[in-house]
Amino acid sequence: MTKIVHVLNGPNLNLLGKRQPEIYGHETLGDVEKLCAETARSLGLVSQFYQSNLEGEIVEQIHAARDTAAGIVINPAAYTHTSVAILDALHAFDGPVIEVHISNVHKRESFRHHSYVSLRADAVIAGCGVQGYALGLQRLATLLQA
Ligand code: CA2
Repeated sequence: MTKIVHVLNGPNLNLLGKRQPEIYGHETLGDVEKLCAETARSLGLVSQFYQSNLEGEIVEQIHAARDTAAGIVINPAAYTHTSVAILDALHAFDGPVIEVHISNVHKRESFRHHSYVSLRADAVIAGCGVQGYALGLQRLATLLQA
């Protein structure tokens, strides 16, 4: 049976491509969704793409993934640096988790250097632009085959 992977996105990523292109590039979130769908298909996976500006809704999506998803690619956006709730939800998910950041968070303000999600993530990709989502799905596919 085809494996489903969830691609979860945190707050303000709906503005991708509309503001701050010098940091986040020109691609929109719709472009990223298409990239994920095509990449997942090429890997024999199906991606389910989701974005929310609300922490609790992201927690609910991670809970939903417990029943439906083989793995998770997540860009928690600003919640990366603040959310114990998202970390706890990810700890309740059994499959592989890949954390993605479009920008190189380590080249930016020091408050972006710490990630709660990294305490659970099997891999972290930062600074590869939106290609990081495709790389994350590739890594997920490898981990799901192992
Ligand atoms: O580099 C990333 O992917 C981030 O997760 C993006 C977050 C930021 O808080 C993290 O430190 C790093 C911010 C997402 C906001 O995205 C925007 C896109 C366009 C315009 C405004 C915000």
